[in-house]
Amino acid sequence: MKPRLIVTRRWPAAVEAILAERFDTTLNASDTPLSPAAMTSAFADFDAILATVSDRLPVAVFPDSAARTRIIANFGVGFSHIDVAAARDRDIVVTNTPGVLTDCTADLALSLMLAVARRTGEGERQLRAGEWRGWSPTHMAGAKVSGKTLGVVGMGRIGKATARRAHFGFGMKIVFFNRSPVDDDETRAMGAVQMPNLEDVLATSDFVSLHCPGGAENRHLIDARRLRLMKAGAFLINTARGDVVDQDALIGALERREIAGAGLDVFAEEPAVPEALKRLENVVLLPHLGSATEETRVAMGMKVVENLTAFFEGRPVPDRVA
Ligand code: 8YV
Repeated sequence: MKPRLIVTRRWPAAVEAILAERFDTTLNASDTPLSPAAMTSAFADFDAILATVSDRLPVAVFPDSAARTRIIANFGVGFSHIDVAAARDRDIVVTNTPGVLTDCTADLALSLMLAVARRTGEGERQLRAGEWRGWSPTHMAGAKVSGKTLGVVGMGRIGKATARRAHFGFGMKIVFFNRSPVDDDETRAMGAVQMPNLEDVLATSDFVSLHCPGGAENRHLIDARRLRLMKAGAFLINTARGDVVDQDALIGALERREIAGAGLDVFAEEPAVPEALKRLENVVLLPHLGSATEETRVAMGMKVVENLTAFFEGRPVPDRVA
């Protein structure tokens, strides 16, 4: 008997095909997340739940005691939407998909930096609206990116890949904050400086790019007080998780021009994006596109397949987080 899986959202066709070959797969074809009640019943009916960032798995949706589900395989590296402790208490394994989305997420962080500093979204809106009145020396002059200082918060795989692009591609100086020491050849080759506290990184940087996990430990790491430490000409880039930033405080800082702008791919309550943010010209807003390339989404799906296959064949699971 093949293990029974529920796939909570549509996945790339190539991945769905392999899943259907190897497993007894039920697809939530509605393309809206399962309700909390449906998620709870999934624990009784399926051996594995294949989740995405848009599924909420707080302790409240877990069954009281061990149910049929033995593994939650997450399609994504970040897993703060899953209560890992609740899974662990019920002997449920949790896996993620690290590595394969590093490049694309770092590419997107750079693209947000360039877009917000060089005002490309604003420029395109103006042109499409037929409001471009012609070239002028001062028209939409933005901020130079090359040679500036990038502050990376969270020097893990994606933070480092972002720093590498910024340093080797744009000649940027790199400073960073990371809870544990980071000292490897690549970081040294970039001349990246680890600062003892986040406040110093915020005060020093022209661009601050967030690459730390979401969830309780980093909730509102960037709050009103820390936003005030940033330079008035600085930009905040977030491709990590919306809850790392106090979104209301950020809106206030942007409205008052206490910082120059923000490039955001993630929000506090996705897919809701506050009207106050949409009204601002000095922000670039994207609908959580960090890993959204055909190649990467297939690679993420294949990682999920690898994790599930290893688990159900009784082999060590490569990307186990709980
Ligand atoms: C995905 C992400 O789009 O990997 C992550 O943590 O945020 C993105 O790459 C998302 O997780 C899909 O579930």
